[in-house]
Amino acid sequence: MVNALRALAMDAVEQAKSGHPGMPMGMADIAAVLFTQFLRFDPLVPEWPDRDRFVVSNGHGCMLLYGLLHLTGYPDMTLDELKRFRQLGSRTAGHPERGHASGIEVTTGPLGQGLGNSVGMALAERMLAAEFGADIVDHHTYVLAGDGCLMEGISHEAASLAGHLGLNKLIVLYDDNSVSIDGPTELAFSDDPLLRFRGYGWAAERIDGHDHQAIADAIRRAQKSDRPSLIACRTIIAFGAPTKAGTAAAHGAPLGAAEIAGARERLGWSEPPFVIPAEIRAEWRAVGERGAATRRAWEGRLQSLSAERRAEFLRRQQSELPGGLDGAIAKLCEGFRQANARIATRQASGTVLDTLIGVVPELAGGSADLTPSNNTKAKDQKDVRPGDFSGRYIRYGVREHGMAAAMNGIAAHRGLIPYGGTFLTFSDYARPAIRLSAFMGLGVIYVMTHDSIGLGEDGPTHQPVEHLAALRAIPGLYVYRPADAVETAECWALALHRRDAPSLLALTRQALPLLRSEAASENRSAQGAYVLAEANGRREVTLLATGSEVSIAMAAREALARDGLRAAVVSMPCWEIFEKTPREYRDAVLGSAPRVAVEAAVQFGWERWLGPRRAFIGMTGFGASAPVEALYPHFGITPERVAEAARSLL
Ligand SMILES: Cc1ncc(C[n+]2csc(CCOP(=O)(O)OP(=O)(O)O)c2C)c(N)n1
Repeated sequence: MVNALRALAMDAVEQAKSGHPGMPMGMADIAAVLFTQFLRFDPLVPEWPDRDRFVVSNGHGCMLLYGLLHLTGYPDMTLDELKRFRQLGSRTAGHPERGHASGIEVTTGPLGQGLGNSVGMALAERMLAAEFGADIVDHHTYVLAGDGCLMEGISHEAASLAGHLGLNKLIVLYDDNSVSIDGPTELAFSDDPLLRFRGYGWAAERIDGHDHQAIADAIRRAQKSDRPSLIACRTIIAFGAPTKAGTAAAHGAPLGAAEIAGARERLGWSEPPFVIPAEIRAEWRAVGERGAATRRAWEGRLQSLSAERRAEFLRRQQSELPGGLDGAIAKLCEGFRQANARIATRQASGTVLDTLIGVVPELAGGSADLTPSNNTKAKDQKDVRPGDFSGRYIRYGVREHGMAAAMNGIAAHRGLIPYGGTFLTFSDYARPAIRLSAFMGLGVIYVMTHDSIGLGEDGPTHQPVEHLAALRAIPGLYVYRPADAVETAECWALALHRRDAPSLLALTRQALPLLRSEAASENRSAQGAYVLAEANGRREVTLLATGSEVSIAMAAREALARDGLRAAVVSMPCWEIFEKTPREYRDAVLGSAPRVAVEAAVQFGWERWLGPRRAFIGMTGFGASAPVEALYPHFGITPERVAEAARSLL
């Protein structure tokens, strides 16, 4: 059975003339023991909520996963798909991609990300178990990880967080093969991962990764542990290959015909490429079929929940939002209008969350140690603590990357909607995981405050200038920059409704006037951009702005009006939505008059909204440390400058 996995990996990589045979051949024993003796899964109901999660963090070894899915009977992982490994349109991409085939829990390939995701999965499991009971939620998260995953910085954040929280149902099987791409790992890696992980509060041990008994015993010990477990499995990369086993040559290139022939001989595998003997196929299939009984027993337990609890559990699984969300948002907007809320959008966001957590119980908040700055903790939200997972607020610590990767895991797990905060400028620290939120289409919500020079005294290290552009460049990420309290509530509603893509709210530290004082119930941000104030008469200029600069554009409009010039102001809280509105709508909003854009950030990207007669008021370099009142005039982001730029175009 193990050699079937090895053969499929060798053959598929050879056929594709590309791929990584080493890891699948080296980890085949580990995967076989895990799948045949431990993993709870049902290939015919792959989304069964209480299945064990299986993450291949060393995603280059994806042929191992594809082989397992095929042999255990996942219907969409056909032999034909294996033969089309790495080809256009196949389910068997060069690294596993969530959504390509069932059984692929997360997209991996960027090393360490899967490990980060698995912490979120294991945390979601504990939180949902605390809410729905162990009869309904009680599963493990198993991870395959390599030297690369452990060398990556994210492994520190992820493992440190998991150790702190005591996520004892997280079990990492580390491919301790002492080989990476450049050669033996001793070239660059002399940590002691066991000591390191023990230092994080994990259980850690080393075993022979080709000894089935040792693997099974270690997994059993890990299952009983009161802490997360690292099992360092000593393996030989490309086990069975006569000359390339144990060497970097087997990491990421086809073995070649002669080497494969030699491996077949050594492994005692005489079948032609892609042929699996019927009895071995049947044994693997039986492994796949075994999970059905466990799954049915679980369904029975689900049936014994009260109708209300069951409906709630299933609603969350299906990512359906509770009723009452839009009503609550409308009420919040009304409240902001009544109070003429002149507050920072981060503060508005906090107020929104105070209400939302009562309406959307699946919200699982957090911050990378900036809770009082990000306003991410709602009044009634309780902390998640080691040993008590009933709270809904996660103290991620100063671990932006770990937080983002964990949120991807929480979202991929299903049952909770993760949101988490940091300063916008530190989105850079989380960017690889944000990109994967978008790539996987996960409805993670990033709450990123202190979104410009408007944060003031903390200075240019903390003042984002290129970040909006960089984030808007990520396909599938919705970047919101609300202009006042009402838009903030609207953007929260939009972020929550979008369950198939991540959203990022860029929020201010500084107070902003209320611009949306009209008593409309419509969510105007839902168009992405809209005319906030039309010109009095035929438009002579259109002022485009987002967030804190919309009020500056409004003041410029007034200044121009005093000169008898007719300007319209367009608020653009979300470019990505606006882009998708009908062309006629976009044309009407943008108009044909000259355009001036204002945003306290670099111009990069604004070209697409600016017509031929254009000006941009914003940043051209890094900011400076000073009170906010001094910074805007210093960098020339003022109503006067906007008005002047407009005049120069007329
Ligand atoms: C973030 C990231 N950096 C670099 C790579 C390129 N890469 C893929 S595999 C690999 C070496 C990984 O070594 P190891 O985990 O020991 O894998 P093995 O050789 O055992 O298969 C590298 C550098 C990557 N996929 N992701």
